[in-house]
Amino acid sequence: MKEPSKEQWKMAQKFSYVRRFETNDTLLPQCWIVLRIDGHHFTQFCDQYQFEKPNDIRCLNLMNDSARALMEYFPDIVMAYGQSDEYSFAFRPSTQLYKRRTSKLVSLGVSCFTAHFVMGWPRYFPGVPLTVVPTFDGRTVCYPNQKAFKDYFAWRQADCHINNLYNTCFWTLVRRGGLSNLDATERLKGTDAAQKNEILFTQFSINYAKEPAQFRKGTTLARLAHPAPAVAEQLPVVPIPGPPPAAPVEPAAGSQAPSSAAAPATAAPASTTSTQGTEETIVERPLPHPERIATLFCDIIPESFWEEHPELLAE
Ligand SMILES: Nc1nc2c(ncn2[C@@H]2O[C@H](COP(=O)(O)OP(=O)(O)OP(=O)(O)O)[C@@H](O)[C@H]2O)c(=O)[nH]1
Ligand SMILES: [Mg+2]
Repeated sequence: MKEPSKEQWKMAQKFSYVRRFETNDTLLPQCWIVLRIDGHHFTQFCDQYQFEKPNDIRCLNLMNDSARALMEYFPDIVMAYGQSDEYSFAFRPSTQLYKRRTSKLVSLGVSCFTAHFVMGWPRYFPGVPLTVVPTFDGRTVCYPNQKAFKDYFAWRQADCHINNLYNTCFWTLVRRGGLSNLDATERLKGTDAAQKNEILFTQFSINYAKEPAQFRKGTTLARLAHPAPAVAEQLPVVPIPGPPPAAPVEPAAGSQAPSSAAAPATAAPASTTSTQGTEETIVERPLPHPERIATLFCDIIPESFWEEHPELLAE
């Protein structure tokens, strides 16, 4: 490449002051960072492709795949939670990824997620050409302590509970009860969770608790440590060649004893009676994957979830 001329250098210097307009978008240190990605205008997007109401398992699973891909892309994401058209990703408080710059985390997170959603579409919607571009927005929020961090995920799951119960009731009243959308809205106005459960059970013999957990609870992707293997039981026994037997060497008169460095580097013969080094030895081998991303359809609001997975709270 050609060296820039003196004039070009001067020009670059003259205009470089514009960098000072860039704002600092570094997120607070020592806080949990949550990146939330949400489908943009997904109501129309879902209508366009005539998604199953209220839950289209193909779309939910495609969202899960895209989220998993993002967790593989950003190893500092410790867990993610998804429902409907949204997914939340939690970065450890200690992460220094992209110097904690929100613009980098949001733009890379959203583009990686969207790219996987588009790439995965044909697997989940075979024969359905993707003619309308799916788009997602994103934001980051910092949570300064464990309580606020856990409450954030509890809030998203509570939202899932409320919406899914309402939507299940609404679409059952419309589809099976023959009500218009307006009448179903009126029927559900002011009802609490128990009353909605009652409508489902008495009118339609639907036990809401038996609906798929993925719909009722959303999906949690958790980066879990592998359970520690019981070494002696699970790891293979590998024979290790030891050093040659330390046979006493009588120095010949007038000559020097061979130093250990000069000894031949051959393994002891199998028939050796030496007790050093040639016995079968149990070796601890590093596991190929020190962690795994588990897909869970479970309650994350109770404290027991965090007690079962303390590694998710490691800072
Ligand atoms: N039919 C169907 N619709 C879904 C499904 N998942 C999400 N949606 C739709 O996605 C919407 C998500 O809610 P919002 O994010 O508030 O709505 P939005 O249209 O995406 O609006 P913005 O996020 O503000 O752009 C729901 O209201 C549903 O209409 C699904 O599995 N099936
Ligand atoms: Mg949306």
